Amino acid sequence: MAGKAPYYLTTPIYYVNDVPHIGHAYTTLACDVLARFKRLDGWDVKFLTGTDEHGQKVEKSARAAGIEPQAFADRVSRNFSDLPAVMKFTNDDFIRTTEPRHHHACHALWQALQANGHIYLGSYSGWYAVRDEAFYGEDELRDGPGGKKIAPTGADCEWVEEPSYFFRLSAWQQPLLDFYQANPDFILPPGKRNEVVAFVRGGLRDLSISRTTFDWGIRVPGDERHIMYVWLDALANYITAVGYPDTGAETPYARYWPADLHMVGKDILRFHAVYWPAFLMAAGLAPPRRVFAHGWWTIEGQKMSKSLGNVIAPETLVASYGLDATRYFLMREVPFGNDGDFSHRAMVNRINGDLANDYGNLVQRVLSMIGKNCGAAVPQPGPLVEADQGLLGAAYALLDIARTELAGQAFHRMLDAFWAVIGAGNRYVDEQAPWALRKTDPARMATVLYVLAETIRQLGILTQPVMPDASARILDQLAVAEGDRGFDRLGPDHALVAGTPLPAPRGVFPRYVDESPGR
Ligand code: ME8
Repeated sequence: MAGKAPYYLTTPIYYVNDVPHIGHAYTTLACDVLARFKRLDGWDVKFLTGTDEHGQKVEKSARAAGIEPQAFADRVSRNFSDLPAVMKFTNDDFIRTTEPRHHHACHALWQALQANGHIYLGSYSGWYAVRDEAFYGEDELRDGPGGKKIAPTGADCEWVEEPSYFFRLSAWQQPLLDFYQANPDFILPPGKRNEVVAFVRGGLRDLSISRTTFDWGIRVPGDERHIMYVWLDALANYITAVGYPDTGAETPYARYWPADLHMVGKDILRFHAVYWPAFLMAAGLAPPRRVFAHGWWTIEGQKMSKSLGNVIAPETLVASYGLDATRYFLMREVPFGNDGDFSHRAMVNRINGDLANDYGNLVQRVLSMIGKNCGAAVPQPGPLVEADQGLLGAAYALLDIARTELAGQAFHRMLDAFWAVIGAGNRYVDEQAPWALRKTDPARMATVLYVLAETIRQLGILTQPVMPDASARILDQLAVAEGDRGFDRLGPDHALVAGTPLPAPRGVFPRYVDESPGR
């Protein structure tokens, strides 16, 4: 760890009223790709995910299941903590808001807000949507069937009237606007940033941060009748996990806070980009460096919902298409930040096109030619001509491109850049025609195959964060040692050594044979 720069990134903590699906897997996957990338690039990464277990919504779901909220939370949380094994997520911690460490941090945060004069006791009367665990102003609602009031998200609202503690959010309007202005990349993508800035410019009402009409949550320190608002409780998880309130020198808090990135879906941007930095500033703590709000997945053109029965579990995707293809599809199909649609067709196109025909074909034909014609060892290159240098130069330039694209969470553009080199590699094979050189100029054939193998080594190292298993198989076939797979091994200084024996080649990206073409 010594000498490495810290990088702290988080997923939302997921409510335990639902089973994990492709939407949850997407957010955590994006973080996993970043975490793996940063580790390979020499950073000291802390990657956090977990579950949000308090609040009325979870209490209601537990009641519907006929069990106590804690037992319910224990059961459902396990579905989320099992997800890393399915998707090969490499989170360093898994936080549950029912843990004592979190209770402790929430109390401390409340007390800091209170000590700084940002909390007052009042009474709340207004609209609340349990589904969103959010308060709404009358002006935001529309009328639904049967006299119901409906939130902009489509959730039913209920009228709530009860004593409540308030957070002086109204006082944070200008400090927030100043903060956004001083940190133009705090909220990404830019369109989402503009929405948040417009919302804050429109004025902020004080926020009700405690409830008295249900039990399932963390009690307000010093006033046991009140339960802390579930969003204040939930957001605090990000500092709990770095040991708050222990903020002294040499603590995990000192090392990792402020977080480099909170990755969230666009549905919960306001909580992360408005309330959270206001809470933190009010408590005298630093706001996070970035909140990225990604888009929303639909399935075959439809909203995912239990009632439509179209919710896809990550296990199902991995079982149907394989781990690497699933991870690749989710990161490549949609420009990160935009909404996207999952369809079987689109998935099969990516598997058979990008993976089998492009990347797989490049790897397979090069390795099998080396296996057959070069004594199953890395070939000995001769002098390089312009075409060779062109391909290698493009491959060696990829790390810088990838770093730049991921600095803005543009996963799709990073992959586009990798595929540009894959395409160039396949064209180079066709143009150089090493199979024809075998008889006419075997030394030149060896050079061409060497250039290709070295290009594939770059690609194999760089695709590890997205496709860990397939990339490992590629690097195994090039006899790249486990310890030689970090980004510090990219580039010409660690190029393949001629004569290194190579194992027998085998396919890495199988084609998907669609047995249900009508789908
Ligand atoms: O909001 N497409 O939890 P949650 C893309 N507990 N992403 C999706 C998605 C979809 N169709 N469906 C869900 C909560 N997500 C709070 C968070 S954080 C302090 C507390 C992802 O279980 C996306 O990341 O409702 C979204 O923001 C999150 O799941 C919502 O998860």
